[in-house]
Amino acid sequence: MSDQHPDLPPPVAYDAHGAFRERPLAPHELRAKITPTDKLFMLAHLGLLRLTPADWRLDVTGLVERPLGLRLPDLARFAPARVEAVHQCAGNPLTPTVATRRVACVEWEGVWLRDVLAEGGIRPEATYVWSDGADAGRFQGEAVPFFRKDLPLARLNDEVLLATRVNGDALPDRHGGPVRLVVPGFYGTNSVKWLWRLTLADRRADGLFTTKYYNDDLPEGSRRPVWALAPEAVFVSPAPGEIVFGTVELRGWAWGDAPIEHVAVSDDTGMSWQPAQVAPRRGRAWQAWSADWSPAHPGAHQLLCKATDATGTVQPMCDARNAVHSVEVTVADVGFAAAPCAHPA
Ligand SMILES: Nc1nc2c(c(=O)[nH]1)N[C@H]1C(S)=C(S)[C@@H](COP(=O)(O)O)O[C@H]1N2
Ligand SMILES: [Mo]
Repeated sequence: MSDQHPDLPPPVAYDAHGAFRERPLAPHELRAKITPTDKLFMLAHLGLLRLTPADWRLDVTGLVERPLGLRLPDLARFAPARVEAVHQCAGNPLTPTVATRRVACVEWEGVWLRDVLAEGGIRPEATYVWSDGADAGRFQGEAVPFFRKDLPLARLNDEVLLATRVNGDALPDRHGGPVRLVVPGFYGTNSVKWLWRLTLADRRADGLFTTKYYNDDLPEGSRRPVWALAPEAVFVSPAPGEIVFGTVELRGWAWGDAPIEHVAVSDDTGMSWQPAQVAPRRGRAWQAWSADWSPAHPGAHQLLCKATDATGTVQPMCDARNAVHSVEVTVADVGFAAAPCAHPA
């Protein structure tokens, strides 16, 4: 363990400056339970970094009994952590009510954040942990010294990781290697890439991405941090524009911070709903759902799917990042037509 606690991030090389997005798989392409790493969506607000493992360090500071300065080999003394979890972008912070469906499910490995913080000794006044990424730059014209997020300490009872691996491989640069924070059950924005500092504090963090952005305005006037994943379901099959016939198996994934208890489908713009079957949740992975649909008539149909979580929260129909997902399909007239059968004589 090194004993220096400098105030500057470790040296990084920028592969690219500025905001970057990589096209996510569309819902109908999310066939695999675990999204392959090379198909994973990628998002960075300030730039794409390369941070050499030898240069990596983690400072644990603020309301701790003993500040820590960890190097990569130091992580080996903590118990291994592993979780399969949904990874979802909350969408563009400038348009927070637009559903983007940038979502995946991956396996993370590393160490538990609570074990690392316990080594520093959390002071009783601490209520939040702030996490800093080594990426600096500008966002919407404002200077950002580093990407900073926060999370309530109460969340440590859930499985928060310092991740060094994804899907069995070392965490690639673009996904925040050598070490990132992963907060399963929270939107991806909270899972800080290129992590270099954790600060224990008794209040929320002061960064651009914890104050101005990533807070939802609630109807009653208060603001809610963009933390917990809201319940959501998507269709994997049928794909948009697909031509189907007979009894059609509808299926997809559903997830949220709380487990999903019900998924329902509708073919009449939400006037009536038919329940789907939902697999129980394992770890923090998404849950498979399916329903058999017997279309009442041939032609164009719009299908909707809607998730309800264990707290009773239901997906909204519109104007939300988790607004109900729909697909349009065409039902072939096979089986509907009253055409006479051409029996051989
Ligand atoms: N340091 C840092 N961490 C970050 C970000 C960032 O810009 N800088 N973007 C966040 C956002 S908005 C998302 S959705 C996820 C994306 O993670 P991924 O690129 O590995 O899929 O990283 C989060 N962590
Ligand atoms: Mo995001």
